[in-house]
Amino acid sequence: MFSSLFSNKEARILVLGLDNAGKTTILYRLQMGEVVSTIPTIGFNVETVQYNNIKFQVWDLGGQTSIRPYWRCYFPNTQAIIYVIDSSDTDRLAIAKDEFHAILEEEELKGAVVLIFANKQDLPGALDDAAVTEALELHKIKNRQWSIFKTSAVKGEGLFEGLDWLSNTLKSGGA
Ligand SMILES: Nc1nc2c(ncn2[C@@H]2O[C@H](COP(=O)(O)OP(=O)(O)O)[C@@H](O)[C@H]2O)c(=O)[nH]1
Ligand SMILES: [Mg+2]
Repeated sequence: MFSSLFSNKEARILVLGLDNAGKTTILYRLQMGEVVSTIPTIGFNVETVQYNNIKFQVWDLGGQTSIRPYWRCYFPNTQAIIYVIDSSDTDRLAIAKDEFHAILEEEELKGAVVLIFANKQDLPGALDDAAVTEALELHKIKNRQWSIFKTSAVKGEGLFEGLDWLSNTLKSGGA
């Protein structure tokens, strides 16, 4: 099923979010191939899955500001950002919002389509997509296509619906 989603289009897709959001779980859940973990610079871990022509790259936002300049090595040619939220972690939603908008400000990511996963929907107290939309101030996003999907990475719910949207959006020309 997954192979048909992105056809032959070359793409780099960044999967970002705070630690514990569920990014690594999603990567494994999609079963796209071997997840390779590397620490290219000063203690900043990047997980990569190459799937056909698409390179998925994952790291945790937040934390040390000194390593952030190194993130930029991964920005060129990024077609999409998948931003993963722990919808039950209401204490850190404000941080998740700030990190998200900082990423959107990056010049080299201006053309990237944004897919938001409101993850951990299976947990009691998880905010729904409307509440996450408000908390992340998604209405402030200008000049790019975005969408939010409710997911549970542990149950495998919502992930393919989101990727389907992403694939269609990229096929029709992206942001
Ligand atoms: N209940 C629940 N737990 C999840 C879900 N996704 C991830 N987790 C758990 O959250 C923790 C952090 O997940 P991980 O993928 O390592 O987060 P990362 O730091 O963003 O890579 C792990 O214990 C996962 O099993 C989800 O949808 N529901
Ligand atoms: Mg991880």
